[in-house]
Amino acid sequence: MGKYFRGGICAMIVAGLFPLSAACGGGGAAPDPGGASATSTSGTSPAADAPDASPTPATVSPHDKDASPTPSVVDTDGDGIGDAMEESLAAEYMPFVSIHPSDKCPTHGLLYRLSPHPKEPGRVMLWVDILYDQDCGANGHAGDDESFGVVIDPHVPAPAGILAVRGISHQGTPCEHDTTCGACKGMTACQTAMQGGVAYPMVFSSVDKHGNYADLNTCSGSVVCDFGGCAASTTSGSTPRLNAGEPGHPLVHDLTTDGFVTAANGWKQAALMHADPWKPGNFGGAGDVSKDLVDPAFVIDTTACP
Ligand SMILES: [Ca+2]
Ligand SMILES: [Ca+2]
Repeated sequence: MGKYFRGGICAMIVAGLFPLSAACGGGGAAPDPGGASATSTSGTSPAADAPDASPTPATVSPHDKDASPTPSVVDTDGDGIGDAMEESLAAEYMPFVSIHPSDKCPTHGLLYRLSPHPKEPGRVMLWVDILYDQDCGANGHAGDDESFGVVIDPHVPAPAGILAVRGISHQGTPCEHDTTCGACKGMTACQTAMQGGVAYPMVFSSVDKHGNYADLNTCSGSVVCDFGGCAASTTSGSTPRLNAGEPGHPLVHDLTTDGFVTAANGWKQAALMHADPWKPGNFGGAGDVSKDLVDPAFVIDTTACP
């Protein structure tokens, strides 16, 4: 994130430069079409290194212009978007995550980072790292980290405000496939699934290997690296969701004590317990979550979107 954005969003809102009035908000009443239920309370608890909360006008929802102002905002991760609003945006604009119905190791959760888009004022960037208990495909291992990116227009209710989605499977290997879908000129429209009565963009996870794709056919054509391909699931379920915070201002230090990687959620790999997502290193036998959460490859250019 550039200096221009860090801590500067609220000032810009006041100045009318960044008309995301809710971005400084403390509201949290947006609908949860994704059905995610196991969100952590850590996203709203002050951290020792958190910047001070500052009073800012706010609305309950990014597109609810009539909501009453709230007296103060807690922005624990210091990116200019209030804690509760971050969770509200993640809940509303999370794509439909399609885990393969025949996946043999489907235990997973959605660790996310949400911040102002680093290049496009007024838009929001969402990094989602799908963390799994294990990869049980070829050359399987304990743990799995598979990311996708989303660009949000918070002034437009979801799902229309989900401007673009990008999956990158097996990043940095000969098996890498990059797929982007969205509403911008030149993009392929996302495939959708009904969620809460409306059609949400889908992200597909390849069976057992968990590579992410924004296009089902590309996944199923990856026969060497994603044998068995992708398939649409009928529900994205009640997946745990947790806000990681920002680099230098983490909201999470321990995925287990924060109620994410736990036996109660079905996790079995001892090597993953008490992992710190911001500590450089591998997540079990998988990749480095701290790198996933800041990976610029997922920042989609949506300047061609209306
Ligand atoms: Ca924030
Ligand atoms: Ca954030």
